[in-house]
Amino acid sequence: AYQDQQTHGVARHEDGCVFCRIVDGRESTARIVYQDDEFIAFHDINPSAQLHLLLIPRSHIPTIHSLTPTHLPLLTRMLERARTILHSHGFTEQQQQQLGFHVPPFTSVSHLHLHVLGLPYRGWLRS
Ligand code: DGP
Repeated sequence: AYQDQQTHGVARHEDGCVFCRIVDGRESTARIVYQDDEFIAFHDINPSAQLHLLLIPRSHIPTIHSLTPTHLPLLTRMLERARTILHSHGFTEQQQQQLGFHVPPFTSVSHLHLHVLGLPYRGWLRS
């Protein structure tokens, strides 16, 4: 699935979306750490930091470009949830926390996902 997304790049919905499959419990690559009615958080398959989670809405919002002002409450809850999850994993200091969306075309999965990092960085990002 990951390879497929890398190859085709662009969004496909529902059955074709690897993160929709995670939402539906049909994707074994996801180590889920949190879920509620609105969001799911799981370990990134290729971690860039000591803790690297992806927090996604259950609903298939393709990219940040799909967002409208009506999504503002959802985004606010998403950021609050990300901070809470980092806290629960022991990353309580602001310097240990990094949150962000990648911007198309620098995305490989077209299902909105917030990168939730507990620092330090690892791999090539280590400085
Ligand atoms: P980006 O589109 O650049 O924001 O990054 C997407 C991230 O999603 C990338 O860091 C790897 C991760 N990822 C892609 N496919 C899967 C998957 O099937 N399972 C998991 N756990 N992570 C994935």
